[in-house]
Amino acid sequence: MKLSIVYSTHQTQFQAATLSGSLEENLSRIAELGYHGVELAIRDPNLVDINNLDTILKKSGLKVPAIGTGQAWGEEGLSFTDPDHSIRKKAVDRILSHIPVAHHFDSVIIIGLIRGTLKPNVSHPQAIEWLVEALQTCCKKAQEFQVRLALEPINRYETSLVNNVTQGLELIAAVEAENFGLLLDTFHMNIEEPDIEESILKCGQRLFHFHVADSNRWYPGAGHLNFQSILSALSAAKYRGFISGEFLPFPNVDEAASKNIEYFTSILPTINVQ
Ligand code: LER
Ligand code: MN
Repeated sequence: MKLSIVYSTHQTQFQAATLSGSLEENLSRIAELGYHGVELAIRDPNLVDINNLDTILKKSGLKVPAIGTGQAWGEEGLSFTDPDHSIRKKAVDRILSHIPVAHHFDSVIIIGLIRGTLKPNVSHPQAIEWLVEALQTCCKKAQEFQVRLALEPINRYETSLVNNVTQGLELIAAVEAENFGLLLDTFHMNIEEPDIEESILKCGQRLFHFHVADSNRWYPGAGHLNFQSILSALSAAKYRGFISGEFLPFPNVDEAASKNIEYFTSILPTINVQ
């Protein structure tokens, strides 16, 4: 089991884990805690010195399993389903600009809130049509670089577009691209899925990335989700990717990040590996 943790290269409104200090100090701290990877939330690749990032990552020994892109929505309002064509185009261009970076670090590109949410006077079929069109453009380009895209079903309180695995699989059928799959997040699944383990199995080989937080969005072990059973389902689904911690920085970032590692290490012997 490979563990990673979400880390943002810039300050943002939604801060899953904000370590204070320089990028170099933070990545070396993440590696010291025992993580194998760091999931980088990058609003705009043009704002990041990729060579410097590469040097620091090599020093830390951390892999980058996935790149989060949702800040382009949170901070700039870019979305695949905005009624304004120029905003949809900017959103697509932004994802296209992540592709060479994702290729370099061998990362999955996450399509989270950049898909947008249903805006007034836009019908659901229209929004899905725009979404499919944008995803097809991005997947086609990504395929040239052997890069995969993973859309994250997100709970109803954050978006009205694609809240669960069933809707995610419908989207996969419409996009028709081998390099398009899903990122499942236990926090959202706990709200939206009828059965978390069944939904993981339904997703099967289209599960490209996995986020963990407990029911209260604290680190795993701080709430009431059954991670033994969830990890067994991941194993049965033959998921070989990272288990990426995306939880609130409570009681503080350092404690949350180390409790996550301690918790998974402690339950590992109890997991029914298929
Ligand atoms: C991002 O991975 C996520 O889970 C969202 O809830 C962020 O708003
Ligand atoms: Mn998530």
